[in-house]
This record gives sequence, C-alpha cells and structure tokens, in this order.
Amino acid sequence: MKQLGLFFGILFLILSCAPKNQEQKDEATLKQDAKMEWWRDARFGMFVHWGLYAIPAGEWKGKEIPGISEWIMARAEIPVKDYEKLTEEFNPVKYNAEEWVKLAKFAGMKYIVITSKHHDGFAMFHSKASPYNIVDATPFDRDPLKELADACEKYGIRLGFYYSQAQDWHEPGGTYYNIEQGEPHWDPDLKREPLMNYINGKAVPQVKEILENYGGLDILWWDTPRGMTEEAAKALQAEVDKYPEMLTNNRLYRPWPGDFSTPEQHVPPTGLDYDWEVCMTMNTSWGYKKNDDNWKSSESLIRMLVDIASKGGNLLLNVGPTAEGLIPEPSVERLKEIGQWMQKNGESVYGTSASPFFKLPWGRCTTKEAESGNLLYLHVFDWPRDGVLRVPGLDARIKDVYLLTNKKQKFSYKFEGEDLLIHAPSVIFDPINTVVVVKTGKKMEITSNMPSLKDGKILMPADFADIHNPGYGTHAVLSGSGTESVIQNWVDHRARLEWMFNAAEAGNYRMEVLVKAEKSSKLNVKMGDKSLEAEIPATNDKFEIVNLGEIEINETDDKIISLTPVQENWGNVGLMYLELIKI
Ligand code: H79
Repeated sequence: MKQLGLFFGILFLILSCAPKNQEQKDEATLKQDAKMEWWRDARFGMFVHWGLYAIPAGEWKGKEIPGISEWIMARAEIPVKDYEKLTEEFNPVKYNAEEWVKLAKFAGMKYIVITSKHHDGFAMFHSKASPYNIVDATPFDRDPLKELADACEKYGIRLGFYYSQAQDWHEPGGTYYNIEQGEPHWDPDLKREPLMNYINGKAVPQVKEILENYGGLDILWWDTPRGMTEEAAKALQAEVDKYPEMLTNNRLYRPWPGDFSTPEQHVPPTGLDYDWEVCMTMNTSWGYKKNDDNWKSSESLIRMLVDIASKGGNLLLNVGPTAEGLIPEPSVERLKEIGQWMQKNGESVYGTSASPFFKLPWGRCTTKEAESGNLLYLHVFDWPRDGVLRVPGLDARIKDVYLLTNKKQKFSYKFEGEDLLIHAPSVIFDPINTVVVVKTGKKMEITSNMPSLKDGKILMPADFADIHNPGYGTHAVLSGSGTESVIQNWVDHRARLEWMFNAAEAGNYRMEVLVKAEKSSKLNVKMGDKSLEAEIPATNDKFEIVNLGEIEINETDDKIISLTPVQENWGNVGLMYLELIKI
C-alpha cells in the first residue's frame, strides 16, 4: 500500500512541478525552457482591456446590458455604423502610459498584455491596414500602444499585445459568436465575405504591424479560436515564426498548443504538466463597466496569486481603463495593496516552482532550489488554532526556519514521525498570508498526505477536494480548514468535486457525505468507468450524513472519485466531507 502511495506521490510531483531533470531533456525542451525562462520567473502580469467599449461602459441607449462590457456590441446587437460613431467621442486625454506601467511595477507585475484589437474590430494602434484605428478615426491624435511600449522599455516591463484574430464584428469576413451554428451577424448591412478575405486583408497585415512597429513584442495573446480554419491559422503563424523568441498562447487555433495554456476566470485545482496562465478580472467585466462593483478583495487576489504559483502557473490580472484613460480607483487600490505584500514577500513568488506537497490545509507552498539545499516557502493563510503548523511527510534535514519578512525571526520546530511541526512564536502575523521559510538540506523527500484507508475508512475532507469550477459561471468555494472545512456556494451544476486517494483494499465501500441541501438534489458519482446516480434529500438547514450508495474498488482502478451535479436536480449543496467505508 505504501508503495502505491509513493507511486501516487511521485505521479503528483510529475503533474505539479515543471520537470527539473536537465540530463533527461532533449534539445527542443531545453530550447523551450530557455524561451520560457523569463515568463516562468515572472509569475504575475497585468492584462489591460481598453477600447471603444469603455465609452458605453456597459450601458446602451439608457439600458444596462448584461455581461462583460467589451461584448456590448454583440449583446446589444449594435449595428456597425452606430458602434463606429463611438470613435468620434473617443479622446482619452488623461491616459498616461508611464503611470500605468509604474502602477503595474509597483504591484509586482513583470509584464503587461494589452488589447490591440478586441472582437469589435477597432485597433488601439496606428494601422495602415485599416482606418478603423485610434489614430486615424478618433480625435485622440496619439498611438497609446506606442507610448505604452516606450514606457515598458523605460521601466523594464515586458510587453504583450492581445489580438482577436478570429472574431471581428466590424468586418464582412470576421467571425462572431454562433457563426458556426449558422446564425447570421446581427447587422444585416454587413454583407458576408469569406474568412480569408478578412485574414489576408486585415488580420495578417495588422499582426505584421504590431510585430514590427512596437520594438518587438514579448507575447502575442490570441483569443477565441472558434471559427478559425487551419489555412487562416497558418497565415498568422507564418508571421509569428519570424519572431522565435516571442511567446504565444494556445488560442490561435484549437489543435495548436502555443507556448502556454490559458484557463480563463477560474483557477485549476491542481498543477498541470505544461505552462499555463490564468487570466482573471478583479470585478466581473474585462472592459470598463461603470456599474460593475463586484470587486474581489485584495486578500483573495493575493491568495489567488500564491495559489497559482503553488501550482506552477502565472496570473494575468486584468484592469479595464475608462474612456478618459484612467485605471479605475478600486483597481488601483487593490494593485497597491498587492504591491505592498509583494514588496515584502515577492521572493516567495518569483522564480519559484510548484508545491511538492499534496494538500496543505492551512495554505500553500512554493519552492526554490538554493545553493546548499531547498527553500520551502510556507504561505500560511490560516494559522492553525493550536499554534502548530504541520508540514506533512517531510523527510529532510532542517537547517533553518524563519519569517520571510524578518529573517531574524526564527521559529522553533520538531518532528513528529514524518511531520514537521512548526510553533508560532509571538510575532505579528500577516492576516492575508504569512510566509514561513524552511531551509532544508539537498536531500528532500516528501510522502504524500493523500487520503488513505484508516480503520476501514477513507476520509476525504472538503479541503482535500479539487474543485473544478466553470470559467463563466458561479464558483463553488472552500472555506475553513481541517474538520471545519466546507465547500459552499455549490450552485452551478457544471462545478465538479474530485478527490484523489491512496490505494484502498479492494472491495465494496459505502459512500457517505456530510452535506446541507436546500432542496432534494441529485449527483453523479464517478470512479474510473464506474458511475452511479445518488440522491441528497433536503436537510432542513443543517448538516446531515447522507448515504450515496455503494461502489466497488479494484486494485487497478484510478483512485479518483468525482461528484458532479445532475443539472435538472440541483439546489445549493454545502459539503464537509466524503467518506468511503469498507463493508
Ligand atoms: O477578452 C476577454 C473576453 O472578452 C474574451 N476573452 C477574455 C480574455 C472572451 N471572448 N469570449 N469569451 C471570452 C467567452 C465567451 C463567453 C460567452 Fe458570452 C458566453 C459568449 C456568449 C456567451 C459572455 C456572456 C459574453 C457574452 C455573454
């Protein structure tokens, strides 16, 4: 059993860490590693969604248009000629590229990616390929992207451009949402043309322009590949190939991986074995939307950045500047608060690798190799009430344990079996995230704390679940830790819970959950190729144990069990644990 545990532990390591073993890498991998190096070290960038949509800012003809503001043209079905009129008003005279770059830098961001053209088709740069651009079509007689490129150069910030290569609602050949379903464009006056007319006539020439005229981009960020053809993708890729150092994402054409993948508006529950970057808004909308007050707290943003780093990914955090050219004040506040934390604790984020641990109920871990050993950065979100921080299954010589913000502040520690116990001294902790550094010797081995069979039971608490949330939708969230942890706000039927567990003895198991359900709900339990539908009765506003039925576990099964809501039968379910009990 222990061996299988080790197998899963190693498997998890492979899944969660960027591979380290230089000797075993082929030439192509080494080249890719060199290309990705600055980006992997950076961990944190700024996304900027800025365009004509900042003028209506979510409202058209006095009506609030639901959803993300840069989609207003499509959502309000605005005719091309009417939307074009926004150019007459677009005059963001308060725009100051250096202020933006300095703010990003203060926040600890190492790169900026800005919309050079979004789905509305309007270019935010001077383009000879289309007059529908900020210099030729608006009273604003400046090229804001040129100014941004200069400011980035000056302050040492890397620069990327977002370019919507498939959707272009302004062009007869551009794609739009539902084009593949055969639905017409909402504007009957826009006569349709083949995609390649637009690709060769606008997209390729504009991509050439942005690659040539802005001092060399570090990233080209494609979006929404839906409707792309291989022919169109190849035409664009040919331009990219002229810049072998530039990174691209995986959104040019569905089958092509690019240099990194792009989870949007959700954080993957575990590490991935390729490079990835979460793009995320601070409120709901990407583009500026005046009534969007759904701001995430600075605390949750800092923890999100650390969570992502602990899984080996990057965070591209969005701002949506106004039509005047200002970053909204709530965003500025948050970036400053993130910056204050990063200035003291950035060492635990930049250039780190993913956590070698399975789950740490009190927070997260990032790692770095030091000359004489390893550095484990323990990010403590919730210091356990008994004052003892338990680092599970750590086999290593401990050289030092100290507070990152004050290296003289040492912690006392001892081992209990394989667990390292760190005692909280009476220091002022950071309520957002206190970073404790553990310095170990070169040799370090970690035994996974994955749930396993004890006294005939496998207990899988809420804080050991992988929550797979949908990008656009309601997110189930974990609160609390240990025996008090609970998954709440599980209302979206697309949100799935998954637990990995260690080899159990083969046999039949009864599955019990401790849940609270508003109304009678159904979910699908799945393990390998076995699945069953289970019912959760309404529980009258208290947590109750519910029997989900029986499942058989074989030696050869994948030890992953998942719970997926049944769409038509789902209320709001809170969950504290899932337990498998051997019969
Ligand atoms: O640029 C940002 C978004 O505008 C863009 N990607 C990020 C980085 C994006 N385009 N499409 N999508 C994201 C996903 C599509 C969501 C949709 Fe909808 C759901 C399209 C129609 C339904 C959201 C809700 C947009 C309109 C309604």
